[in-house]
Amino acid sequence: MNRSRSSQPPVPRVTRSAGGRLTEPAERLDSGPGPYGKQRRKQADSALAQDLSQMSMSGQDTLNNSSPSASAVKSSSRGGLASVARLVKLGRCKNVVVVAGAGVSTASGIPDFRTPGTGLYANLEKYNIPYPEAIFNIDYFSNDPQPFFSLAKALYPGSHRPNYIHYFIRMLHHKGLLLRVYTQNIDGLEKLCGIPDDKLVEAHGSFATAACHLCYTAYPAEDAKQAIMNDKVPICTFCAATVKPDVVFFGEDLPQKYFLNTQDFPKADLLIIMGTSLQIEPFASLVNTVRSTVPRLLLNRNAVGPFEKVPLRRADHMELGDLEETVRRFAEMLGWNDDMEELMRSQETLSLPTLISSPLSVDQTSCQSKGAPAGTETSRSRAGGQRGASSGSEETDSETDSKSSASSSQST
Ligand code: CNA
Repeated sequence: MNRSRSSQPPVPRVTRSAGGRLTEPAERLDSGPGPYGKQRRKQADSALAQDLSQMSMSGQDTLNNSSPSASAVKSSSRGGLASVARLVKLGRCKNVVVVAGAGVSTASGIPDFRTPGTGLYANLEKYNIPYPEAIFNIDYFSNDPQPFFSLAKALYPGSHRPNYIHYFIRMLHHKGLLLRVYTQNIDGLEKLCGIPDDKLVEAHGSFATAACHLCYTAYPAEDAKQAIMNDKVPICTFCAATVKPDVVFFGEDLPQKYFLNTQDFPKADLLIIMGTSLQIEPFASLVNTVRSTVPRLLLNRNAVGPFEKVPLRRADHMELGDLEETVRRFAEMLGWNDDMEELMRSQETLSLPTLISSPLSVDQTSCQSKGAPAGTETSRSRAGGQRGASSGSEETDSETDSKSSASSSQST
């Protein structure tokens, strides 16, 4: 996680906050000089627009002027998903950006924030905090770290395994289609399923590193975990303030890697938004920074962000319902079933390493994992963990696979 210090050159900063969405800057991105030549972009856009106009049904086609809840029902016509699958199979989407949220990990047994009943915000009584966001508020943490540490015990990597959705994202990479995945999740499951570091932006940080919340002196993540798991407070060796895992709290800077978004989103030719309420800024506004002709596919239980407004943007599609079930259907439409099965089977035989070691006393009471039991720790080092998960040979078979997906487009 980056934080500016006086001894370092100034770096651009962006701070996490809840709410306050920005307006859509897509048109601005279209008009100014961008990473692409204007001519090339225009050609690409019009070809894409043509493809889209030939499609039988988009999210917009099915929505008319209905309310978001009515649209939720109508979008289950499945037109949006099929349209986007067709684009992928036609080879039109080679720079896919995925925007992910807590809904991606609920199938791994980790509750999200806002789902009524099961979400963490609905179950915060035990943390004894004045308002839900306090648990991720840096000032609140400064005074009382216990609520966050209690929650951290349930969220620490080690007790949950990646699910089908994580592996689908990895499959996008394997097929050579993934430009980047931007996740708000702090559970480390993207990394654990083998998505390589250079394809992953953990926008809200992770538990893989830790530092003093006051002076930012680095602290061994493993030691911080051991302390937190044993209900002790890890203390900075330099200033004696409380150490915190490098999870980004409200009011804290996002990691420098987050700034890759300024290159990636204008370059994207498909944006897939999965399992997020798009409530947290600046992350939420990222989805508005792709070009206006670029298809955006929302996979979620309910309409969120720009998908709440009707009519939808022409290139917008949404498929509402259970995320894992939707992603399975998407994989089937893409003809990736066998590849997915093979990938997941190969992972079952691996004992997935945790990013930092797994304690014996993980509090799983609020997070009953639906997946397999926690992986046995095979490495304490972060590098070792990634090596184990991704086998170090996470080649993208873009050459063979994009050809085969294009040629198979006629068959399904
Ligand atoms: P959120 O606000 O809780 O929204 C989650 C969204 O996913 C909601 O719209 C749900 O309807 C949807 N959803 C949940 N489960 C499913 C499902 N099975 N099928 C379809 N849709 C589903 O969470 P966001 O990610 O939008 O908020 C960002 C916060 C959440 C980040 O700062 C995270 O740090 C934080 N968080 C992360 C985790 C994690 O790392 N797994 C867990 C809980 C919270």
